Amino acid sequence: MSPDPQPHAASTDRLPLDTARIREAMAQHGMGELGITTSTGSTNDDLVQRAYSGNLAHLSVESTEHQQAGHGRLGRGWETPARSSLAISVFMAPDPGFDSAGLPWLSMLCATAMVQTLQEDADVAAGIKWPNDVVAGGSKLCGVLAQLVATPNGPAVVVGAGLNVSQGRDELPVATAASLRTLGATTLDRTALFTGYLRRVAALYTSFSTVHGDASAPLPGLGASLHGESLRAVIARNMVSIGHAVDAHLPDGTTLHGIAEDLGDDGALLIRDTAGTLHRVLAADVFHLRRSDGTYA
Ligand code: BT5
Repeated sequence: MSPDPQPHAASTDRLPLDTARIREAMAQHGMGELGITTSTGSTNDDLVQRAYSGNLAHLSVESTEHQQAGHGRLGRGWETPARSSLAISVFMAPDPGFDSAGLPWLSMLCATAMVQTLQEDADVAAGIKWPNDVVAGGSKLCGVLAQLVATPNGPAVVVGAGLNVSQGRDELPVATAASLRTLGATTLDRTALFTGYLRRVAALYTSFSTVHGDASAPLPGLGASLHGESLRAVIARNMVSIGHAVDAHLPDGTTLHGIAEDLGDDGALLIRDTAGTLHRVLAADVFHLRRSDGTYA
């Protein structure tokens, strides 16, 4: 194991979030309301509850300083000590012209916004592990969970992202986890990371909405860096799974072994097995196979 660059989490690293700064940034990006609690069970649950009223503004955000019962996928949990991390849930209420086929892409859209934030603002070589983990150096530092919500105004989506920021190694719940601290990131400023993430979520969502949720259409208005790429292409470019050997543990209990070749039009991971057959995988836990030097196979 490599030495922890900043082994002890000093309490001074655990400053509260600057709510005024986050609110100001959200107003600048034309986002909705902000709710930040000192402690809660799950920010996704809280935002889903607010969404049921039908009065929640598009791109409203719920966060907390201490999430005590965070959800992962398939009934799993998400564990983080108080003020050590970010738990950010965003409410997305697509307008009537948005194709429902675009809804499943919103979790990967948020994972992409997180990857961009980590690469550009924290100097961490982050990527997406299909379907929506954010990893760096083979370890997971952020998990994303999307929930479909039937609001009185139609279907909407809450996407929650949990980012490990200042946890020391002994504070991470599993050996496969990392934090910005353990990765030696250039910043542990949670408020700056929060606003950087929201800015990119708002920009990507607005562009994706302009093309009515078509993941294959070139995204407009995002500047030269994206070269008119589609959302599918931007996600695929940031996905570390693609081009590598993977084991996909499928819901029926079987394991598919092969090379992840690409991302399908519907967000499926396209895996070619050893016999040469291409499989479209829509639900699975994917494990990347490593060489003995730690690089992906
Ligand atoms: C996820 O699920 O990775 C989605 C996590 C989403 C958390 C956010 S926080 C804001 C919002 N509110 C919520 O209630 N949830 C969202 P999954 O792929 O199922 O991974 C869960 C697994 O990750 C667990 O079973 C652990 O093995 C591992 N895990 C738990 N806490 C972790 C952490 N802090 N860092 C890395 N891995 C963790």
